[in-house]
Amino acid sequence: MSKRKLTRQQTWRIQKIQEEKAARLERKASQASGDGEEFGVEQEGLVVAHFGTLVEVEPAGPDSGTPALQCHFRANLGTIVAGDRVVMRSGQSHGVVEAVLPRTSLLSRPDPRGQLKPVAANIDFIVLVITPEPAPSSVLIDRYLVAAELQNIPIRILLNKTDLITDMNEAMLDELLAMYRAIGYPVLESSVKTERGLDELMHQLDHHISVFVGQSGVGKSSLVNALLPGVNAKVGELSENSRLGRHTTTNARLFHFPSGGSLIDSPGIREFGLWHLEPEQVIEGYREFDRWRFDCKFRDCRHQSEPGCALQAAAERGDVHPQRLKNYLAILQSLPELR
Ligand SMILES: Nc1nc2c(ncn2[C@@H]2O[C@H](COP(=O)(O)OP(=O)(O)OP(=O)(O)O)[C@@H](O)[C@H]2O)c(=O)[nH]1
Ligand SMILES: [Mg+2]
Ligand SMILES: [Zn+2]
Repeated sequence: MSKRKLTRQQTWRIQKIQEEKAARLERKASQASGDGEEFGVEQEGLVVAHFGTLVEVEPAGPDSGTPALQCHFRANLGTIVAGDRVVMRSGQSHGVVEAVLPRTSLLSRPDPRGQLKPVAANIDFIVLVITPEPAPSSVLIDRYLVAAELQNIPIRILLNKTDLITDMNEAMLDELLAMYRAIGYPVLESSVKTERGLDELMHQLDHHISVFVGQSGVGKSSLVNALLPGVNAKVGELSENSRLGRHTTTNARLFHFPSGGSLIDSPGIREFGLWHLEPEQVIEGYREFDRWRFDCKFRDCRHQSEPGCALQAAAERGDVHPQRLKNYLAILQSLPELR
C-alpha cells in the first residue's frame, strides 16, 4: 500500500464520506425491511453480482430456482461480492441482506490507489487467462500467482486464443508455459474461435466455483459464453491499434453450470500491482523458492548478489528458473518501500 501520509483534513473528509455512505445504506436497508414491503422469513441466498448500493441475490433453500432479487444490505456487513452466501429476506420488488455467512476464500485485488478490494468469495480456483497476442509477460503472470498463493487460492493458467499461435510466437509460448508447468501450476489451452480445449476446460471447471481473471480483452467473457450457452455475457472489440481490450466487463458476475458449479466473470485490469504487500511477503508467493531460500549464507540475504546465496546458486544450476528469480527481484523493486 502507498505509504503516502494523508493530511488530517483528508482523513477527516474520507471518514465523513464513509459515515454518510454507511448511514445511507442503513436507511435503504431499514426502509426495505420497514413498512412499505412485506418481507418473508430469513433464508440463505447466493450473491451473483454487486452494483453500487445493491446486490443481486439468488434465493437458496425452499425458494431456490426463483429469479435473483435486487437487495439492499445493512451498512455494517463490509463489501459483499459475487459468490458470497448471505442471509436474506425477500419482498415483492426487492429484498434485504441481513448477514454474510463465513467465507471459505476471498479473492481481493488492489485498485489503482493500492487499496485491496474484494472481488469474489468462496472460490475453488482462480483461472488466469492469457493470450498469445498481445504476448504475456512472465512478470505479470507472476504477480497474479503471488497474489493467489498469498490468498491461499489454487490458480490455473489458461492460454486462450490458441488460434493466434504462429511460427513467430510458438517457441516463446511453449517455453513460458513449460516454466509454469515445471513449478506445478496446471496449464490449460483453449480457443473460443476454434473451440479447441473447451471440453477439457468444462471438465476441469464444472462442479467447482472458479473465477476468470486477467487483462482486458483476453476473452474471459467470451469463454463464459462458450462454456455456458445462453448466458450472453457482453464481449468487447479490441482496440485497433494496441490490440488491448476496452474494459467491457465492469462488474464481477456469477453464472451457473447446468450440472453444478459456477463461473465468475471479472473485469480485466490494466495493471496488477502488489503495492499492498510487504517485501518479505512476496517471496512466500514463490513456492519453489522454499527449498533453497533458507540455505543462504546470510540470514538476511536479499538474493541479489550476496556471496553464498543458495537461491542464486539454484538459479545458476537451473534448479530454479532464472526468469522467476529475475521476476521476483523486479517485483521487489516495484514496491514503494524500496524505490
Ligand atoms: N481470435 C480469438 N479471439 C477471441 C477468442 N476469445 C475471445 N476473442 C475475442 O477477444 C475480444 C475480447 O473478448 P472479451 O471476452 O470481451 O474479453 P474480456 O477478457 O472479457 O475483456 P474485459 O471484459 O474487457 O476484461 C473479442 O473481440 C472476442 O471476440 C479466441 O479464442 N480467439
Ligand atoms: Mg469481459
Ligand atoms: Zn540468498
